[in-house]
Amino acid sequence: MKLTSKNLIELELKHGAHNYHPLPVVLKRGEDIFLWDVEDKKYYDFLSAYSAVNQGHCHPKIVSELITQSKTLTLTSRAFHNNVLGEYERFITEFFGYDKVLPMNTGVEGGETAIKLARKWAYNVKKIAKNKAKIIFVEGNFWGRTLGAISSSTDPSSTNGFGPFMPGYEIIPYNDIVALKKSFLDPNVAAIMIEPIQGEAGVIVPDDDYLKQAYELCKLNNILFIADEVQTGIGRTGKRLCCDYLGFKPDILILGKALSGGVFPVSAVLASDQIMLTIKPGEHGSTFGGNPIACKVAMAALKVIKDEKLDENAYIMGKRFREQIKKYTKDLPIVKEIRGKGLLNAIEIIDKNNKNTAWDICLRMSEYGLLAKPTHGNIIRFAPPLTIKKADLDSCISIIIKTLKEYNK
Ligand code: IF1
Repeated sequence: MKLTSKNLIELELKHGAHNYHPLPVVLKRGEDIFLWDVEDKKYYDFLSAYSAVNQGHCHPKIVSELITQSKTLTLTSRAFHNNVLGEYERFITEFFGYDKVLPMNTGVEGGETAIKLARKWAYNVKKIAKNKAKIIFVEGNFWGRTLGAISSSTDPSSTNGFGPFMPGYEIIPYNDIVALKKSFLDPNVAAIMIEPIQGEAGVIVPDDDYLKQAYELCKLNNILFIADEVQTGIGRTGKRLCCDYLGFKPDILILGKALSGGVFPVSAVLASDQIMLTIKPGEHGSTFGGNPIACKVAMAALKVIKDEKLDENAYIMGKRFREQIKKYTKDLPIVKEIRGKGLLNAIEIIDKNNKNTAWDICLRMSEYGLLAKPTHGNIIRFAPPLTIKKADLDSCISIIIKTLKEYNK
């Protein structure tokens, strides 16, 4: 008996944890910018699995590497070497210009790894007293769901009921250089960890000079700049890395999501020898970190970004997206702001009576064949695969405008 969307949602409700509240859409197939539900309805994907499928769903070159390697050797653990890891490490460190990489699986493992590296560096290089190293985070940050990650969160839905939290953290306002300067007065500060654009917070783009000033203050105070580019990296904002707009290289770079084109959990932390070699054999790792499938898939995913110039396409299409939306919504009071870089954009809705309008707009857009989801309350993130072409982008803009007009009461 063919299970309908309704049947499948009921199965999830009955047998699965209720840790998400998805849109009532049950997807069965993806190809490039398109998704199909179990009733064969076709959608434009404007979430890209939170920027994990920048290369488009099921990219043939990435899937081919996944299939080939999965028939050859899937996992050795790091108890032994394998014939793919070294080639991958050379590829990715040359691709981004770092001495070394520490391969992990999820973005949050990348964040945890970065913090452990910063603490090791603090004690071994900066000579901060044992267990006194401090990491600075900014309000509105999101870097995952582990206890280490939520300990830096200012979002009650991430923290309520999960205490106690990790010590050695300090949280300052985002985009506030005075607050940052003040926090850097503490000689025990090892690092600041920051997203160049805050994704989950609602595509919050800081002032043009904020991050560069922050980086310069890091250099002045012997503090490491950790860039969380799990969501903004890999071409999403119109450059290979969002930090490429800023004219500096982070001391520690965290990548994830689209590092695999969405076919496999792959993350990576890149740094200099001085930082990376503070972790000695047996002091950090993971069962699947650096496995042969992950290595092959990540090389293919990065080659696709480069060969298909997807960062450049994201720049051009993103500019058009913001210009067109601004043009057609300037007389719509429901729209408060459109903001973003490249193909990481968001529309902030004015939700007069807090009626979950953004959610209703997303439901209506799904009926019109476009999938997007609100982030915090009244902000809708729009992040299609970076492969999107002008004609499809314009069709999607039409759907968005049409829907906004219907809710612009
Ligand atoms: C969920 C959010 C996005 C991230 C940044 C690290 C991670 C993420 C900047 C951790 C993960 C995911 C997590 C996923 C939904 C999604 C998300 F809404 F939760 F916040 F994208 F904005 N740094 N973001 O955005 O990577 O461990 O998940 O691989 O938890 O619901 P991960």
